[in-house]
Amino acid sequence: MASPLLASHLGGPQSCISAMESRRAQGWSYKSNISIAFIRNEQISDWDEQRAAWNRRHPETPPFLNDVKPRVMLVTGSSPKPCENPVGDHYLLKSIKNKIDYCRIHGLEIFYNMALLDAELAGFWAKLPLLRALLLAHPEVEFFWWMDSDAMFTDMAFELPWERYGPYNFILHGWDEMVYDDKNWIGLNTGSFLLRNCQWSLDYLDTWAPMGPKGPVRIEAGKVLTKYLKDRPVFEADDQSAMVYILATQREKWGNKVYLENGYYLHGYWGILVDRYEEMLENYQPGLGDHRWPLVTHFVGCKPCSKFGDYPVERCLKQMDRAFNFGDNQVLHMYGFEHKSLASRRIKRIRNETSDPLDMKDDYGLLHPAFKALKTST
Ligand SMILES: [Mn+2]
Repeated sequence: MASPLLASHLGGPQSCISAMESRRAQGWSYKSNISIAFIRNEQISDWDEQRAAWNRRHPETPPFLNDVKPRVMLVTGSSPKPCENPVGDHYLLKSIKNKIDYCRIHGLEIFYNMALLDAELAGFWAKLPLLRALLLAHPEVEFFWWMDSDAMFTDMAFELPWERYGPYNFILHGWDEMVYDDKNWIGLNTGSFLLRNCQWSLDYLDTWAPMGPKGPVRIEAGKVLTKYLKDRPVFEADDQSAMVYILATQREKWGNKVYLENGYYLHGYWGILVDRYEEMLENYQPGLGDHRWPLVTHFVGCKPCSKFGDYPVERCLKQMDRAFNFGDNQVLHMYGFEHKSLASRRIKRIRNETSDPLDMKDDYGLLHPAFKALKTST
């Protein structure tokens, strides 16, 4: 059952509930177009027109801040319950502080969710009803940037290449060959992605959600995914596998609006990055975003908030501290400080006080960066 709050708020027709129950009895079938998960939602088919009309009436909040830069809301969150592992809450705090810093520097809005909007779509599926609700409530926002709580910004200076995404509605880190040819379940990553506010995205969410409802639906869908996708272990359906499945089976329908990015780390797997931070510091500067200075370090499989992850807790926590400090140094540099080492909470001063503070340029130019300007200089 969906939460009473959402069900009553959205006021879906009663007949749909029995439709869902009868589908349950029949067992799960991907072929159907009926969205079990979103079945109580009113179907919307003219969102682009509704949104455009609203934006015409509200010129004070344009969806684009300048010629290329869209209005963006970074969306993240964590469970409404305290972490099973008490130190996990401390790492969630570090993770949100890290995202607040990036958003302030780049002029993005931020939303932190702690409410389970749809009890059927708990866990990795919770982002779907959340994104749907935000998308409909914020017509002024052009892109929503979902980011997992186990991912951190490690390049505070990298601005996304917005001009590249004009024709696309869904941008994820991934590779065309791995998704469309190999059907590999790690051919893309859903821990950090961009979703445009438009009808296409609502339709995509409706297609994505049906594998999500917990219990028998999610378990049965998991079997389908493991059978169809390359190298996928046996476990219940997850949003990432479902995404690969949809793209691989319905490329004509969705593929032309999905951009699989690998020119920089929109998501960067921590295992190949964290031991190289010193080497990066030695050789490069922030602003590159790629293997030389990754935009995002994503602690896939670490689960610092639960009792058990796929990796030893000590290695995860130690490396999450290093990633946090690596990103935090770029913030502290704006104010003349840095961590004593990547392993240390303690900081040191890196330049002397001056009587002309406004003549000092901060090392990475993050205090007043050009990409935050509302007017582009041409
Ligand atoms: Mn994650």
